[in-house]
Amino acid sequence: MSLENYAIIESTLREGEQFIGANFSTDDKIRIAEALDELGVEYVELTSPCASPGSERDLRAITGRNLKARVLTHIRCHRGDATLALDTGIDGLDIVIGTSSQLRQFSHGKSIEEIIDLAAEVLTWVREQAPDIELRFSTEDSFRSSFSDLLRVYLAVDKLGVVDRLGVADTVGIATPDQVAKLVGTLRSFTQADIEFHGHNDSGCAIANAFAALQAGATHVDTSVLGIGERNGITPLGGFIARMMTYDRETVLRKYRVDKLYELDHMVAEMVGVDVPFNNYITGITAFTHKAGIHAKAILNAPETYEALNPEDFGLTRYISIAHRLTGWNAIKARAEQLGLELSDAQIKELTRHVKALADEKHLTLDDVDDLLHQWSQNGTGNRVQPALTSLVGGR
Ligand code: HCA
Ligand code: CU
Repeated sequence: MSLENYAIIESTLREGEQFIGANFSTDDKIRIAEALDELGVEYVELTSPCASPGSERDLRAITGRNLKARVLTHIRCHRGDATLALDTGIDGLDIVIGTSSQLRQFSHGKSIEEIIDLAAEVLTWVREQAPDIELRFSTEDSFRSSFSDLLRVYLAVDKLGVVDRLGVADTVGIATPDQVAKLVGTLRSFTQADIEFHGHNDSGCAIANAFAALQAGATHVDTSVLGIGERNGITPLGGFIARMMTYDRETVLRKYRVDKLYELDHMVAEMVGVDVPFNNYITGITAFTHKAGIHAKAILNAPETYEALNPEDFGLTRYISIAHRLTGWNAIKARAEQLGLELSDAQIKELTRHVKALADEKHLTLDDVDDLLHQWSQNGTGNRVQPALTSLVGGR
């Protein structure tokens, strides 16, 4: 069920603001929130209004924009924080407290009993103040907390009957999909509230862990654009969408405007001063490129042979690289057709051998191959197709 009804809590404006390069202006935040809203995420999460006067001003600016997405803010388990947050017009509050021995010792210094008492007091009070908001309670560093401590905290909080969601957080990015499934599955069996997963990517499992959480009964997944956040960040929005598309394309297409992803990734990359990585999910420059002759032939016949995702779903195109020693005659022939050149199969095969031999000797560009095709063609025309990815393939 969750695998159709999950919701994305998009935290570029909270976790993402904790990325080293992020220093969003009010205008940046509004542009990001509106782009996420257009894409169709169910929630946007913003930095606590207690962080700075600007954070409060920006949160108010975004709650005032009437987005379709619900606006959340993220605060400590603290009445004062909640009082200010509730005054900003948010739709929901995400409340967090650390439960690992590290956080209990070096951060807030509270015992598990004290955590349970504080959570009960603050959560019950918030619910009295704001009966209609969505209220979430999460334990920070859940996967380095003792399992029995965690269960005591979650069961006590769930029993209060005042929270809509329980969150689990892989704060330092060490959980495996098995561990996530075990914790989420246990919560699913013993508690009533919805379940949210927040996973960092320090050891490369953030997307797999988010998926494992959903399979085990979670209902909400935290993401950020390009995965930006503390250190190397959290589950990336695009990577999560790629994961869900390969699992159930129709549901994703029904829920989200995935053709908005390319622009969103590039806009946020520019704002935070990074490039979109070449191998980024869906929007990286090589996400839909094909090189080897054997792949190219199959792709030309039926793209799904070597593509789990269809670039057209994202408003993108595939690119078949032909100017190299691994090229094949089917790809060269397709290029000749694109250029409107008439060459026999025998000529194309001969030219392909020539291209391979040349590529063994020197770096070739698409323009080099195009020039050869024109030379070999009886009817060379000026009907040139603009080569895509020119910079990457070294075109002129
Ligand atoms: C942090 C907190 C957090 C909180 C996650 C949550 C984490 O910035 O360290 O509230 O679910 O990773 O634990 O982002
Ligand atoms: Cu985090």
